[in-house]
Amino acid sequence: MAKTIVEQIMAAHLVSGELVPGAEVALNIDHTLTQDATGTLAYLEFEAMGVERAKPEVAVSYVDHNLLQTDFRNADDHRFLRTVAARYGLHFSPPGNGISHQVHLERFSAPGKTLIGSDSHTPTAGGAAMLAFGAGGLDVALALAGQPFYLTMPEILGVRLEGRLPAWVSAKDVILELLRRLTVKGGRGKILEFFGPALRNLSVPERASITNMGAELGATTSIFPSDEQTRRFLAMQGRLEDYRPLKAQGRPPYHGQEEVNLDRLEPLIACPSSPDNVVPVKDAAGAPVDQVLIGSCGNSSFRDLMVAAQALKGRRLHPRVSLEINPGSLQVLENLTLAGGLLPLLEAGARVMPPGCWGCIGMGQAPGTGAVSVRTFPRNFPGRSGTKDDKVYLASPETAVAAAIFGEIVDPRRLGDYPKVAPPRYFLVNGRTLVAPPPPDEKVEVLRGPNIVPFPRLSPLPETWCGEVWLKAGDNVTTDDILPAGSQILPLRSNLPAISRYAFTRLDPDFPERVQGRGEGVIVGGENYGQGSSREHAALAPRYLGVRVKLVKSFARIHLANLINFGILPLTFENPQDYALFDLGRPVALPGVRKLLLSGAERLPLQIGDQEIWVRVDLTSRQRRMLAAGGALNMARER
Ligand code: MIC
Ligand code: SF4
Repeated sequence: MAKTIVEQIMAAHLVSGELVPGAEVALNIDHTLTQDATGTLAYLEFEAMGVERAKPEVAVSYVDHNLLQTDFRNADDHRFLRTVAARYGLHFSPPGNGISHQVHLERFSAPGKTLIGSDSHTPTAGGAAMLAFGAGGLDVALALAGQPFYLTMPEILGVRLEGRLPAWVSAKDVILELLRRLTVKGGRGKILEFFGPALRNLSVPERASITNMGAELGATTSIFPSDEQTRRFLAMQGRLEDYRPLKAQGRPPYHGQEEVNLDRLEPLIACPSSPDNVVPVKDAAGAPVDQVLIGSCGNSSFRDLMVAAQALKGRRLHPRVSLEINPGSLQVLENLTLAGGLLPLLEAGARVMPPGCWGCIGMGQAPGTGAVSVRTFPRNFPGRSGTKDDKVYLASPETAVAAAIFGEIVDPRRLGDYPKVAPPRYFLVNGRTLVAPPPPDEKVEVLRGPNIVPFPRLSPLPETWCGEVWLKAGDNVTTDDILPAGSQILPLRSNLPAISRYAFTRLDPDFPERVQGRGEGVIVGGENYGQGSSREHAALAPRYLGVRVKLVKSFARIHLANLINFGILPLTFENPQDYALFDLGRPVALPGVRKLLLSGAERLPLQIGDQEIWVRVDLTSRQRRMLAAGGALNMARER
């Protein structure tokens, strides 16, 4: 029988449910990953479950987001993450070892396995044929405790790639082309499964640049087959034993199909301030550029940095431009050094950072006032760089390095001969930087600092809920809008009372003060509400301030799951025109909501002022019980 890759992996991991789009399925999880910014909370939640040892085959705690150590808090977090990993049997990837997604691809990826990670770019591992999902920290904590991962079965979109990438066009342009066509909403409720003759020439890191930014399409995940390229990559990593071939069987009946002819692709660029604001580079050409950042989990493989290094050989940076390189991993940096790629970067005047996320999440590298920044990153949401009214463009390493040389946005083909970058025969693999867990009988004390504040108790859903409209937002609100990151706020990720003071301040600087002492409230929004990061703080911090209900036109997947996990009722408009009724401060009530929810009602009456409208609630019975209990942890306690 014809079968997609996704169906084959899911069938082998299925705990419950049917593989029909829209149904809830539960999957066994082989690998988990966390990063520091979401990890501290995830491990506090895991500890609260009272499990003695992490259950997955492979579980890794990475430190990559916050490496600034402006005070004790950050260092305390790192120490907590190191000791908690040792205590419960996880691998620990220390600060400087690299970005979770790149390191996981290099050191742990295994075709056919499942992975969930508390970071929205976890699907990067789909480049090595893993079925990998971004999730909230609580979902990862549950997987660590041996629980399955629940998701709504997506549709499977087949993406056929044919042809061959022309000179100066690379994998980033493939995913930018898909973003141009499908937009940041186009992948919602879908898994992208890639196939076609072009795969023969696409290496695993190139595939990973594509699956990485599937997250920006809103896709549940993206995956490539496991083939000769996968075998070669694992062999170069000295991990041939993890290889197994995996491809679609027969002619799988995809629910939809896209086709990209790589021969016809040209260099593309996403303009400020959304990853789908994509145009050909030549249409944006001429804009003066002040800053160029090359790196991130999407574009800092050996190939990416070598292309930049080769293009810079014998050339100088434009005097206006500040160029910074954020290597994806220590392995990339070491191999770049070995292959002679570091010197041309340094000689040209690039600043080379230790491997990590850095400016991608606003941890330093903020652009100046009015400055144009060209980045090879996955996201350019407004203000994410740390600078208000920023102008961040997203592009391939080729386009980025061209901008650094010419000092303006230019078609990289103007650089002439395209450097040939061959991967090394074997990667130099430094076995000393990843810390394996000690044996289970070794006594380890978990060390926590004063900034690590225990998890609050959340109240259950009342019989009838009353509140008022606290905020009204538009379409495509990001989790960066809901709870920003950056160097001021990231150190507070394990301190809920402190971080809550920043909730919604991007949309309304007075929000936290304005709602204080006002009981509970509802946030009203448009389409694709909560796109972007997986940070569960974007659910938990508003909940802490009293947000109990969100009423929007549609939700993004990970944020929706996080809302349910923390007892925030996710409602959608039955009639989108009702959006107009929701002015700030208006009283709202949901009469008999608890009973209706538990009875499985798919629509609820909602009173706004003296009018009554219908709103929709599309949830499984498990999710309804969770909401009634006030969140997943309460539900677990009840059990
Ligand atoms: C991001 O790219 O937005 C982040 C920072 O990596 C987030 C995680 C976080 O907010 O900690 C993500 O992608 O999930
Ligand atoms: Fe880090 Fe940026 Fe990747 Fe998020 S998108 S994991 S901040 S590099």
